[in-house]
Amino acid sequence: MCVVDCTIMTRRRFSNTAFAALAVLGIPAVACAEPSVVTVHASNFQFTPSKIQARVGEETILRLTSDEGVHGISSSELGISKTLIVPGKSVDIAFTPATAGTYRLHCANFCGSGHAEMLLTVQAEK
Ligand SMILES: [Cu+2]
Repeated sequence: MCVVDCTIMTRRRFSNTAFAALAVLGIPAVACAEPSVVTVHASNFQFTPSKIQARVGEETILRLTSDEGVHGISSSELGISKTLIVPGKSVDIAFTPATAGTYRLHCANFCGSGHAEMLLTVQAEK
């Protein structure tokens, strides 16, 4: 039985008191396998939001769209192969951080003068 949606935002809003109440009742608070879905917009020359959070050992789906320009994303550390982000299309990329840490994902497709500073930070926590 899954009582709590697996999104990080929901988990944060769920109080410790509520978790304790579920534990007393013998109901696992987080037992679902639904991945978190995080929508990130690419534009010239930033990702919005520029920083996201993920859980170690839990799948996160990055839902990427471009508001302007053709951008890209990749991360060998997170197992994300180079993927283009094109205006008018949405692309989902699943990843599961194996270890806690801060991962910096630079735009993987040259997009213009601000390309070098175009960064998405993934903070992976246990
Ligand atoms: Cu770029």
